[in-house]
Amino acid sequence: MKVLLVNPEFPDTYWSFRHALPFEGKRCAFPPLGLLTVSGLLPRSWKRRLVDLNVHSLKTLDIEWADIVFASAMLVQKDSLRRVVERCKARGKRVVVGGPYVTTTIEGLPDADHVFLGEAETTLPQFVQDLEHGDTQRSYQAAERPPLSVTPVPDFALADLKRYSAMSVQYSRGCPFQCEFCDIIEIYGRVPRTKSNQQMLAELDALLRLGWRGTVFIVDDNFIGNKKNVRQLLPELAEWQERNGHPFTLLTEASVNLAEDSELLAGMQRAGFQRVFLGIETPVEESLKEAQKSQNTRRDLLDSVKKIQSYGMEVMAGFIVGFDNDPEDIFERQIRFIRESAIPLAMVGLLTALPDTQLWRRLEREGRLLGEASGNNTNCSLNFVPRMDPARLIEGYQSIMRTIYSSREYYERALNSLTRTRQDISLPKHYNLISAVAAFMRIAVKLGLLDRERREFWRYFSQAIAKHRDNFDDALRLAAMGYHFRKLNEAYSDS
Ligand code: B12
Ligand code: SF4
Repeated sequence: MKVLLVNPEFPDTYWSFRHALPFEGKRCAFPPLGLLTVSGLLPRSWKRRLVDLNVHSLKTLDIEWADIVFASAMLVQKDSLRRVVERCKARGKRVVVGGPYVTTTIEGLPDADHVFLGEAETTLPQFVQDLEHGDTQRSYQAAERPPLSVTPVPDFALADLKRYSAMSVQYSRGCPFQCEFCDIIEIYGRVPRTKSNQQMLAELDALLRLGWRGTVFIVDDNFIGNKKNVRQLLPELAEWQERNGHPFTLLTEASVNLAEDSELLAGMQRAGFQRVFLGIETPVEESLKEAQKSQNTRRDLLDSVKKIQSYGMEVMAGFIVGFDNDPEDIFERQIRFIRESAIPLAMVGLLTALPDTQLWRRLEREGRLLGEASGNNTNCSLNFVPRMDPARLIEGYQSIMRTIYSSREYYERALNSLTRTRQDISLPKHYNLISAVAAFMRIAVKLGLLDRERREFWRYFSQAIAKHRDNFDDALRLAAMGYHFRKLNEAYSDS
């Protein structure tokens, strides 16, 4: 069997980092881990080829080569997924689709032959057997969520590693909390399942063998969802990093209660975590209660961010406007919070009702749903009737984005973040000198010469040189990211 794995195209979003990647000479932020994992579940005798449309185009020759096509998608990739399925079907190929969009959508799916709902660890082996017996079904859904002990090491070698800015691995699935808008708990459940320490280290070994050095994103929705297991993982992870000369800097997502656990923070720091994405959502207590985000209501959120930063981890975070309880001054309050917390990469979005969430069900009961969302929470579209006047909400949202990503404001946050995350001991850095010099030249030309905000760039640059020489690569990375957000923001405010 020859299987073609296709990752559809992403639009320009917060996480696409599309305007920042060219500085690094990369095409895409992360590889499609879902498909690499699916590939690991297929018989070793099958021949496989991966086409990530965010990196390479899909050639007719690739489609013709394949006996069967596997495609995965998030909601934001649905249009591209539809086009992929149509092209492959037009060539008479058997097409299989899966992933979060396919699992949760309420719309008609593209006309694929087989649809996988949920995780594929147990259903895919069943499908392979059915295929051998010529007795396949249209839809496969696992009766239970699989333990991650059955998840194979993803087939990282399939991806064109040098095109990506970071690699991904996954430690856990699921989250114990119950935020009203969240689809993770619906798709992956509220009992966090983890891989074993051996599995994790085997995945890191695989990346190391392939020559990867640099950022590795542990893509868990809440890395500390199962604190007991994480506590056992971290010392082994730290030892592994030490043994191998600290080849990876780690990035993950976690809930804000991470701040209350100094032991966990110290463990993460030792293991090489340098960035963590938090779900802060809003500084407004009433809106947090409405969202059932109790883990954020019991603490001072600004202090929590500061504490995490003091362990050398840059805090990235998600913020939301559009809750029923948002006061009139919500926009100013979000701006103030983001400024004071020194979070350079703040993902601010309009509240979105994703299918099959508690929020979706409540809004449906209240007759306020307008249809399935685009999946892109930063493109100024609403899929429900908000309590606040929609025009005021969108204008307020845009005012947040304009303010926080204006050059001066952004660079100020970046400098503050660099100060707060500064550490006495610095770990070895792994980068290719030629690529680093090339990236610096690209940034200097684009932001320091061609860009209309060049004065702000040089102001930032001189302060970074003066105060953050040890972390200068981080300062440059943040400059490139700031450019991405400014461009993204301009694109959406013009649309
Ligand atoms: C890593 C990640 C990303 C990465 C990139 C992923 C990539 N290159 O594919 C980045 C950071 C770029 C990203 C971006 C975004 N993401 Co994202 N992301 C994730 C995250 C945290 C992990 C994905 C992952 O690798 N999982 C590990 C793999 C092993 O799991 P899996 O993909 O589910 O695959 C399993 C099954 O689904 C199934 N399967 C998957 N595909 C297929 C295909 C076939 C054929 C079969 C048979 C089975 C199958 O088998 C696998 C093994 O069980 C998920 C949450 C999550 N827990 O999965 C959110 C998630 C997928 N992202 C989400 C969103 C909303 C976004 C953004 C829109 C956010 C934004 N506003 O910018 C952007 C859009 C993309 C972009 N670039 O513009 C949502 C999607 C919601 C939806 N219903 O579609 C999720 C669920 C998180 C959430 N609730 O917010 N994301
Ligand atoms: S903490 Fe994050 S992953 Fe967990 S339920 Fe809330 S939004 Fe979902």
